[in-house]
Amino acid sequence: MYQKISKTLIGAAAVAALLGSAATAQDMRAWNIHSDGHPNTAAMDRFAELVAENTGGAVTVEVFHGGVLGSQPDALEQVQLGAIDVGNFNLGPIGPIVQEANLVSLPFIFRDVPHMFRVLDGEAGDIVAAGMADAGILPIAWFDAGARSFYNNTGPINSPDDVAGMRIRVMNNDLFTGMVDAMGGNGTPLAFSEVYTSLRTGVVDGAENNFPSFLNVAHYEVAGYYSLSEHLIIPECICINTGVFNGLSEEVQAQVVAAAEEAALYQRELWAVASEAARAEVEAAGVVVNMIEDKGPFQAAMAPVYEEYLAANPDMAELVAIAQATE
Ligand code: BDP
Repeated sequence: MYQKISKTLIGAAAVAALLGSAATAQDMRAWNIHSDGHPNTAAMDRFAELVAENTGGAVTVEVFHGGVLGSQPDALEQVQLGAIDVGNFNLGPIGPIVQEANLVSLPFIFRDVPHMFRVLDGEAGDIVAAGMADAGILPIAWFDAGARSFYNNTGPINSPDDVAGMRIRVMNNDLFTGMVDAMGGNGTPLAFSEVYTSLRTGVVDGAENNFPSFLNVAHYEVAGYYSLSEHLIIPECICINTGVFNGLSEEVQAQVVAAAEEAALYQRELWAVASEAARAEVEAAGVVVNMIEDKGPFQAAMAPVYEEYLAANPDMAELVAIAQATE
């Protein structure tokens, strides 16, 4: 008798659990521009694993690597619409959508990567995150993306004058075209996926990125001079559609955030190793990497970029001041 009841109960409980999970299970689609071998790809796979683990399968994440769900500007729009749930995004292309996010796209705004993280972890970071959340792109963890430097197929860049006359590919953001134009170059926004061919066929003379991306998409094969200008230190996020996130129970929200934070810690560890390794690998392949002893002239050349930007966006002055005053 007992046995019969308990069997029935167990059966009923199992059916209820199945129904329950079918009713609440949420399958998320995740965007990632990078391919195998890039640290962010491993970190996004880890994020998916951790989400499944932490939520006991109530939420699953399928990561689409290699930008197959679209270019970064398109994917950001898809996240806003909820057609893509989550992804690893660079804050550069978020600037045209979220004014506050442009803080991190001002050339030389940060002294180094630790300074960038201190700003993100402080009041300015809260303001940036709130602006992004309002636009439907909620950051739940921050990735390290090192510093971006110029590379080209003509010769080493040592001063802003060396950039004059060069057509340089930039990410989609007027601040970046303005940055190159301020040195007398021609800033050219192109999708990441088009850069290799554009360099090879001479549509552009150069581009700018960090070492892991320069290596991963083989730009080093078609641009043999990498000059350590380190003009942009832009963080990346795991960002999720705000409405999708708000639709989760508080418990599941905490589990998803914990997964993102752990994946971000993993990403930062991988990043440190990958940056060194990528530099060594491109140098071994023949790329000439040059230090720029004095970055002062590059910084000075950015004065009109700041002036024009702040004249057009006076609301941003306070945020810029907070970042600059952050120790
Ligand atoms: C890489 C970023 C990626 C950008 C790409 C680019 O991780 O998000 O799309 O640069 O230059 O470093 O477009």
